[in-house]
Amino acid sequence: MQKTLILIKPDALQRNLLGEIISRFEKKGLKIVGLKMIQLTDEQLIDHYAHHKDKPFFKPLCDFMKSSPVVAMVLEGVDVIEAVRLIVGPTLGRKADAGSIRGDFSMSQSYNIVHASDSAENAEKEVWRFFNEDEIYNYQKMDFVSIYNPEELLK
Ligand code: FUP
Repeated sequence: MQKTLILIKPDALQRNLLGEIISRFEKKGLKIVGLKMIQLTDEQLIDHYAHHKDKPFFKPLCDFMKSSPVVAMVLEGVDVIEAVRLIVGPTLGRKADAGSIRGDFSMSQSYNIVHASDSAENAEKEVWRFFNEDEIYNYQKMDFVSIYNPEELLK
């Protein structure tokens, strides 16, 4: 099954939303296969936000992402990259639909609670940017038989 990378950002940690955010992914039926608290480094952030490196908000963004530890997660599920982007909502919190994480908890363009991989190519890079192989767990999730039909379970 497909995997995706989530970072729960410093604003969520400061606002006591870690449990709420993790709970939303769990309740959707996604499988947590990696989970840890980490302090991001400049090296990781330069790689992670390479597409924004020439933008005026790049330094403030990196400073924000280093302002406290973040919680990094790897989630697994059928088409999980797209499913998670829908749960998270668009970048600008104040324009995100109510019901999405950003729609419910963010008013900002920068302090927007979570990062989620946006494509299969980026998910593959991002999982290995933040996790070692022995930090990703392969185990059976008993409730998957109630979450997916037999055909979906084979994906
Ligand atoms: P997203 O995939 O929704 O997280 O959005 P992007 O990859 O476009 O942006 C990454 C991060 O850059 C956002 F989460 C917040 C930050 N950002 C700003 O701070 N200002 C901007 O104008 C755009 C993005």
